Amino acid sequence: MKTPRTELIMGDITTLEVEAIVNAANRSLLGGGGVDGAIHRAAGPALLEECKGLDGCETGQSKITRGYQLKAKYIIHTVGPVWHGGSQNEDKLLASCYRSSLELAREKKIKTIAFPGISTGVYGFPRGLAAVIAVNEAQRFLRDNKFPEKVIFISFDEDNFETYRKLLKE
Ligand code: AR6
Repeated sequence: MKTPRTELIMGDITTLEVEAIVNAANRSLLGGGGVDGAIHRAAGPALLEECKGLDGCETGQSKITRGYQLKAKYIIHTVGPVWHGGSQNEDKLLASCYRSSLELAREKKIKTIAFPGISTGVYGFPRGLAAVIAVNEAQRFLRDNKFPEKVIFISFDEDNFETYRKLLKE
């Protein structure tokens, strides 16, 4: 069933006009490549300064900062698991990334939050499975909570978009 509180779009997360975007970070929280690099570049150097004070973040957990030069007011940095074949709790850790990010959004009464495919780039998590986990966690959280009001999934390429589209239609 399609819920009105989820949305799927294609594009670059750093350009979105939403209250919070989620960053696929690493445990240092001090920047990197992929979406993390793009977010740090777009937000500007003050983001790194705030991140230095956060003392890193465990895999599966999330921390929040301001958005600085982004249109988004907040950035929620979550640390996805590296895919090791599936036997090291990767699925539970990925689910925990989505949940802990949504919990921070609820705490701040954030209305709209956008997620990239956490762990689906250099961390190598299979995209189909990652999308199922992302959609399940978001839909469960939305059912039980008033905030966030809306969850946006953003895809960087057409294949991934199609995977999400099918899941959100079910
Ligand atoms: N907007 C939306 N999605 C994007 C963008 C963008 N601008 N850029 C990439 N993606 P990745 P990970 C998608 O590798 O696998 C960093 O170095 C991309 O297509 O950014 O969680 C961190 O510092 C993919 O589907 O993150 C960590 O060390 C998804 O974002 C490590 O990479 C995530 O790809 C984290 O690896």
